[in-house]
Amino acid sequence: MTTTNGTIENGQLDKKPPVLPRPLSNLEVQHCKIFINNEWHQSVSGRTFPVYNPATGKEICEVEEGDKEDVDKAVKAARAAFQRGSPWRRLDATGRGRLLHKLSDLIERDRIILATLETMDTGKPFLHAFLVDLEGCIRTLRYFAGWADKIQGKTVPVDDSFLCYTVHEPIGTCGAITPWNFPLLMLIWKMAPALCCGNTLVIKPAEQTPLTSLYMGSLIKEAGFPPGVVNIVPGYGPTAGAAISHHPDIDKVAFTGSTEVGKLIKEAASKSNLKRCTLELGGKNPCIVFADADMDLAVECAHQGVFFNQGQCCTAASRVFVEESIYPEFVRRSVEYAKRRHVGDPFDSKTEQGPQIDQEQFNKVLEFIQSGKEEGAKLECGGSAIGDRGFFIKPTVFSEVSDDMRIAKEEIFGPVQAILKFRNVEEVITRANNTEYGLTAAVFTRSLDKAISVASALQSGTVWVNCYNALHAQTPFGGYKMSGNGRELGEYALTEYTEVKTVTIKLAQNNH
Ligand code: NAD
Ligand code: NW8
Repeated sequence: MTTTNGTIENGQLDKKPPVLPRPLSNLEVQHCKIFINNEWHQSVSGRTFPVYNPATGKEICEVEEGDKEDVDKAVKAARAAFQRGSPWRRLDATGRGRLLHKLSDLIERDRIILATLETMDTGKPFLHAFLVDLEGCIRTLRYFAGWADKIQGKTVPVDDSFLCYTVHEPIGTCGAITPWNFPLLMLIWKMAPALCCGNTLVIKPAEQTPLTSLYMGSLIKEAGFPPGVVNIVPGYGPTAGAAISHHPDIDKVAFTGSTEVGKLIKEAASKSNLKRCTLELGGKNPCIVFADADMDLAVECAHQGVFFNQGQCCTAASRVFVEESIYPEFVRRSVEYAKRRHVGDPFDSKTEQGPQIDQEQFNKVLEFIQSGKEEGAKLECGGSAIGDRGFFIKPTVFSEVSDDMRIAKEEIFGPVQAILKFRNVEEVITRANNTEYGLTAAVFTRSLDKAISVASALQSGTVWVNCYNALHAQTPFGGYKMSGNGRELGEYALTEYTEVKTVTIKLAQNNH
């Protein structure tokens, strides 16, 4: 069923609503200050920073630039909100669930505003923002809203002279440092479980894309969260971000972004106060296509798997391994797909691919394409920028890629598909696992036995069989190896936002 504003109620993300939602034209940005204690603040330094629309290169607005002093203010507010006896701590678990549902209602109400803002800020197609990002946010919030009053400890049998029970308590004040590829979704993946468990938050959105996170400040207040429960400090990584990871009064930090910065965060967490740390980092995700696969399905999924979100996905299918006998046909069809991909204005409903996020990422992707050419991969299509405004890159396909090339080893984070050839199952498992990453993997085959045995052998946090990017709020998501620590989504996310307390009570000995 689809409501008038296009909200899919029962629904699948891959089915477009019959009435397409339309973006707002001339949306005024309302929230560009620091959000602390449910109020808007200027930065202590008095500085601001510009936010750009990557599709046009034009400045959207100036945002207050938070730094260490602003983070300190936010942490004080978050700590006070977490004090014993505070309104937030007195609220029962059902009340927390109701607030999360209320927040979700408000996001549904403002879904078009939020999707428009996300598109202006990231350059992602408006329909993707509306149907994927906002849908994912709403589902994640509702899922964790349901958990709020179902988080239980256990009574633990020891011997009969003790009563032992465990209590799952909130950790305290949590930091959240988020990336620019799914700005609001990655924030909600952290905020929903954190609030569900009763924590308070200090959030630093990516400097490229702070607008939807700041808009959430207004919805947090409107939903009725007590002041200080959620605080949002926009700013740069090495200043505001580092102030969070180093802060002695923050009890946990959750991060999504590059492996390089993930290492810095874990180091800072260790050196400051051993704060808990969950990291969602990159991937060099294998997508394995066996000769017995449904070819149409595999070509389509491998294509969407790498090109979705301008290739800027930690889940990107950036190494497609195809069995030798179907290799030429698979490459031919993949190239057809890539050539048909509609790149352009993210607000045009025909657009499937917008610009890369900024000049730095744009340059980095073009350098990777250059390295692919120089190292001897065969450029099948694309391979260059489009136009001279914004950061658009042609969907690019390389065949004859070998494992030692940079495009097969490093995370590109752009619209570049690398197709490799394999001969047998053992070989492809070894090659797929031969990376320091381990976030996701996909297998395409009609053989149940093959699917199950390959899924078992792959070292990655998620394995998709005959599908891609099939994410659900109910299932845990996170990395093996250097793709990260901990899990987001699903029941396992709750353990990342709770401490477990054991209470052991000595009983009077009774002899009857
Ligand atoms: P990044 O890791 O620098 O940025 C992610 C977040 O970390 C941002 O909020 C940023 O401000 C913050 N940050 C940066 N330096 C920090 C520091 N010293 N201390 C604390 N916080 C800090 O990512 P990037 O530089 O924008 O992108 C570089 C590469 O990272 C991309 O090309 C891509 O390969 C990868 N990336 C991965 C993801 C993902 O979803 N896993 C997201 C974005 C980028
Ligand atoms: C949370 C997320 C989703 C969801 C659906 C469809 C396509 C792609 C993504 C996706 C709850 C429910 C649904 C996607 C999102 C983030 C990344 C990569 C793919 N998420 N989706 Cl990093």
